[in-house]
Amino acid sequence: MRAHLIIIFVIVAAAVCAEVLLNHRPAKAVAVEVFNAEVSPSVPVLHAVALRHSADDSVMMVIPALEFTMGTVETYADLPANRLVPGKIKPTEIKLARGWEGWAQEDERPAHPVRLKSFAIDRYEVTNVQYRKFLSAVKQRGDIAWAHPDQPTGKDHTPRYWKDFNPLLKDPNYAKLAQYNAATFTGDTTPVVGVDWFDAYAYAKWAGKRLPTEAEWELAARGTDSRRWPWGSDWQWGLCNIVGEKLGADVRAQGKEKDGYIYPAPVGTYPAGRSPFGCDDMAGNAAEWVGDWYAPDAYATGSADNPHGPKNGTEHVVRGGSSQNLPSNVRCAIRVHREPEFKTFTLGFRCAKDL
Ligand SMILES: [Ca+2]
Repeated sequence: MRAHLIIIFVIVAAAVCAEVLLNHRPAKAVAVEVFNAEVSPSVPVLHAVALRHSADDSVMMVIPALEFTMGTVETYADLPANRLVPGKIKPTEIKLARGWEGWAQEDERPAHPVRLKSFAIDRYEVTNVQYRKFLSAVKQRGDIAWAHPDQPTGKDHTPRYWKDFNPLLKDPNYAKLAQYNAATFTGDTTPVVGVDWFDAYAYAKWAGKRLPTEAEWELAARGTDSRRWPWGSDWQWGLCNIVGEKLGADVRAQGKEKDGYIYPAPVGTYPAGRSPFGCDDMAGNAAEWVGDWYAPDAYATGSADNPHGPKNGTEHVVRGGSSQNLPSNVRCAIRVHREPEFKTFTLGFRCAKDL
């Protein structure tokens, strides 16, 4: 009997060791580069190991196997208590920072521990220049190899705003009044936006990657200390691209906002706002599709060791907020949800992959 127990113990111990080794094995077939991402002394990175993924010429940050607390326990913003310094802050800033409604999201609670295996995630949102390579491949070979099984037939992967999406813009009188035009969203270094979930899925598969899970995205964005934003828990202007005083400005708008951009900024514009794992723009700029379906009680669909959304649904989760959101709505824990075919000028994605 004792011999049997010893054998079982040895088998279990071997399995645990194998799991540990697998979770820490170096990625194969990709060059590994280590670089110093500590651009801000106040926001040191936890694990500054990057992989260069040649398929789509991207840099991916390696996230080690970790446990962290997903979600939030906060009910109201306590920012005003820290920021109400007479003469030093404008009422509009208080309003922006407070964002009461954004802090009332029941679907972020309860905060709960989850444990993830190691993975890699794009350092930046997928850019237009990267997405053009995907479109070229689709043009040459079709998308059968990369399309999701539920993708609508006849799907066109061209981003919404790359096309002549509004015939009225041809009218010079109307065009002058438009908030933006196609050129606003086609820059090589800005994130691709106006793509739906099927576009994001197919791009990731083409690149030999996948969309991150909701739990992976949140860990990459905030690390293990439950911080509100990628850089910490105190709001600061200029660390990410969010909404500002030029909301709704037309294409002729002059001057700059506090964060410098009305619409998407080039990825990596805010190095001091990086996440603890060295990921850029996880607050604001483009909001990001993740792989999971949305459920208000998503935390009940998986387990601590295998967090995931429901098997089916009508909307996918979107994380991180965008250039048009308030500070409260670009927090690491905030959850938004959209139908798979939804496209808008604030919504893009980044990819992940197993190690
Ligand atoms: Ca983002």
